[in-house]
Amino acid sequence: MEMELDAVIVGAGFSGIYLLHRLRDQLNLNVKIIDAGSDVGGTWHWNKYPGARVDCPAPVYSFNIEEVWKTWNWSEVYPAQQELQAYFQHVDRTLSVSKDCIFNSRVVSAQFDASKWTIKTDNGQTVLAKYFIPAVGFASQQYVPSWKGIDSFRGTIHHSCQWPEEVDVRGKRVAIIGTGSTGVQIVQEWAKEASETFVFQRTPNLCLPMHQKKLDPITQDKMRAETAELFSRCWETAGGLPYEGSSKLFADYSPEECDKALNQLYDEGGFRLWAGAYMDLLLNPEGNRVAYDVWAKRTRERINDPMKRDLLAPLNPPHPFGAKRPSLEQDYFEQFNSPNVHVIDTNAHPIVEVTSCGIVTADGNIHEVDVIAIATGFDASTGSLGSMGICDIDGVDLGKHWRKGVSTFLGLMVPGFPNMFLPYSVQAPTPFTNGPVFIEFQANFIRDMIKKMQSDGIQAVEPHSAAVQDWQAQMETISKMTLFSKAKSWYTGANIPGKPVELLYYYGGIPRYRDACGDAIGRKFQESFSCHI
Ligand code: NA7
Repeated sequence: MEMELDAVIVGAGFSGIYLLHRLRDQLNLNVKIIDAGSDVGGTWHWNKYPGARVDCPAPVYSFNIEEVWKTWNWSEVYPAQQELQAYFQHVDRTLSVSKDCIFNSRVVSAQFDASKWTIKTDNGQTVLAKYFIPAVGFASQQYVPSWKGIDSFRGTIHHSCQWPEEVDVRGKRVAIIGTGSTGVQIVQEWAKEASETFVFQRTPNLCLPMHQKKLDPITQDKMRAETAELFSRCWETAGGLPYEGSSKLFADYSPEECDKALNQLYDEGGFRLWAGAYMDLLLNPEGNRVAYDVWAKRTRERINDPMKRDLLAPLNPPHPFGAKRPSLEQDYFEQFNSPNVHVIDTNAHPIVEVTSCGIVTADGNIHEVDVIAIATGFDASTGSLGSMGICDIDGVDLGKHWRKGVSTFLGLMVPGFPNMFLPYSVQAPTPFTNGPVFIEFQANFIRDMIKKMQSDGIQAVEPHSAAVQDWQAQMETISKMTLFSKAKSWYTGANIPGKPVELLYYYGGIPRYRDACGDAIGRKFQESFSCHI
């Protein structure tokens, strides 16, 4: 089957649906989304692991599209995956998304040739399109370490993003490997149901209190009345969240004021301690340590067993506070006050093998379990973009281009790949933001770029190398200033063996990023892009 369209989007999550709305409904283009899954939702379609939940608050973790938010109620401030999946069904009905989706189809190659992209899927479809938009998010390529014997395990074992809907763990012995946001959420569910829970932790998660709240009809109405205003406020903050970052530096506080302010932010919950401590939280090691110490003190108070306390919230930071993504927890630390919930330190004793009945660590211990959740994360962003068979005009794969490090203009375009746009990807503020708010901005940028191309008669556009180098220099300057390199995480690619280590995302905040994009499409257009008429 072969079809010809104006634009092909890959992925029916927040980015893909925003783009479909902007290009199909606002520019009247002929657009389709191709998705490997069987339904809309992107991340929220795939990640059905126990306890999966968003950690950006309602109502701003959603589409800023009036007909969508005016007709939807959130039941909690931090909705669970099931509610997000239902929300995506609502979005689908309201915006007529599915009629323009090609589901159960995985893109295996995409190449630009003269004036069009040729996109092929694993089930034999070929689509030609002028614009190609891989909107696959950062967490679509799972990472599973290559443990010996993993296929021999006789119980239930899955990676979190392939978790089947129902696995009953009541009365069973369970293992959770990994304590990122995913692992923390699974532990909170399973520790309450399983007979014994083994948490394999390599690095403690510096989790912050979520302070989950149910939303009653009066609060929902009030929230709806404020939604437009909340979204515009989010656009002005660095992280796209409805709370402000700090306008102070660490040095502006006396030690007493600092302690009081940090404790207050911890008590307010959410990402406030991360986003709002002081402007130089991730630039100033001394100030960062003070924030860590407040976090550790507050967390240690919640853990009874001294050995578990030292593993989960050590006196010395495992890495600078916030240099790795903290997750939001509800009662994570309290779970370890049960004698049946164990923390296994895989930093001291790595996993060496999975056997038919459990997990063996380097100290020779065999942890016998019935169910294993692999919560070891993702080869973020470049993993999926680099393995989709996207080739430049000379047939060279994007993965090959990025083998020694990523290179883009504004995280949105790559030289040699004309008319390809990469929303919610590398070298952009992606994971340092509330996704939907940031994605709305990038979707508008892509729409405006295509509109400009149409009005100026431009057939193809790609960034100039000089513009790419300039953006790269800005990325490197920010990277050198910040403490991100002191943590091994997916922010830098250090979580994947052999992946180049570099700060993959732009830590300059949404407003500054927006100015750079505004300049590129405005007064600096000629110096930023090379156009083919
Ligand atoms: P993350 O945040 O990458 O967490 C993965 C976890 O798995 C982390 O604790 C890792 O330890 C651990 N890990 C990875 N490899 C191993 C091995 N070999 N042995 C033991 N432990 C290991 O992934 P998530 O799925 O939790 O979250 C991804 C993002 O999705 C999240 O931040 C949200 O934005 C949504 P480490 O910390 O590297 O020592």
